[in-house]
Amino acid sequence: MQTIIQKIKEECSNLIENSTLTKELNDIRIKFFGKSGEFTNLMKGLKDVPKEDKPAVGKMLNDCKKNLEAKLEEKIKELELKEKDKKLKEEELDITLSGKREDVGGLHVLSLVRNEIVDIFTGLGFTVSDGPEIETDYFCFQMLNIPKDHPARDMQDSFFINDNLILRTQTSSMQVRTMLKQQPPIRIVNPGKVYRVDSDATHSPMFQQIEGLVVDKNVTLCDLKGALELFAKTLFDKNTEVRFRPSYFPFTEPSVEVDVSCPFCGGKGCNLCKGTGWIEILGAGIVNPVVLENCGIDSKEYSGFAFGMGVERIAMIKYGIPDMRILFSNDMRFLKQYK
Ligand code: 2NL
Repeated sequence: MQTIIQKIKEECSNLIENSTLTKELNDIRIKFFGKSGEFTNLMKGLKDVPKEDKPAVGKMLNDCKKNLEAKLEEKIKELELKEKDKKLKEEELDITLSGKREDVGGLHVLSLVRNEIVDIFTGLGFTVSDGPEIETDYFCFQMLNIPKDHPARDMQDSFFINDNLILRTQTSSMQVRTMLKQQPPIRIVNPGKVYRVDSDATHSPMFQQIEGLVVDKNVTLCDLKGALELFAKTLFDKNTEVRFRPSYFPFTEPSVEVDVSCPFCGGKGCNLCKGTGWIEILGAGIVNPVVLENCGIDSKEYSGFAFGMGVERIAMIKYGIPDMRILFSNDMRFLKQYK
């Protein structure tokens, strides 16, 4: 019996000394000290030892077991420390390494230009409003003095949903709604998407428009000129020249088209202004008294001016973008330039 104990002791002791992983030590614990481990079996074998030898053998067995268990615990602690050290070394962070650069998103060039335009007018005391993109014939055409035979009322120029509903061709319908519910003074700008059956390098079936409307006592063409000149000089450059050409819209009388000296060549003549030195930026005019009366505003007491411009067109002029379709192409190389 003593020799067996000695043998198992040596075997266990060697195994403990030679292990390099805590997992191996766990296996040793089960093999020697587990429920059906070597030492449990030796304990059971004690009953066959002659009576007089029992105390000595029993003591030897117990001492041996205690020693080995202590040795095992000590080795477990030692290996646990080593494993923790190794893990810490492996997971070490080099805080001096440069980080990965995250791409920061930005507003689309059209949103930037729209915000810039709106900001100029809110700075002049205008408030901002928007309304539905699906409009009735009544708000989009009738109220604005657009006659039945006007090309805008043709299927080839406007998107019809049915006889009565269209995708708005201009944001004026919102100004009409404002005049119907609010008496002057009125100073509003209406940014929003509008739709027309048109598609080439300078026209898109959907584009963004900004319209403005001022109605008050004694509003004249002078007020319109002053406001739009200030707008053009703020948006482009303080030395920008502005000129007004007579034009025609059913909803304004008189009507004008507004040109600015070409922001690219300063008026000398280039590709962008087709050699003329001037570029058209918007349409405007004195609100037709018929429109005021349609909206329940006394045209003898009040007058107004209105204007409308395409955001895409302004963006193209401001940044020299030759083709409108690139604005909708979502090409990151293009978009990243305007953060
Ligand atoms: C253009 C020209 C214009 C208006 C829009 C307007 C609105 C009301 C009454 C009178 Cl409620 N006028 N809007 C006036 C003149 C021109 O737009 O070329 N837009 C892209």
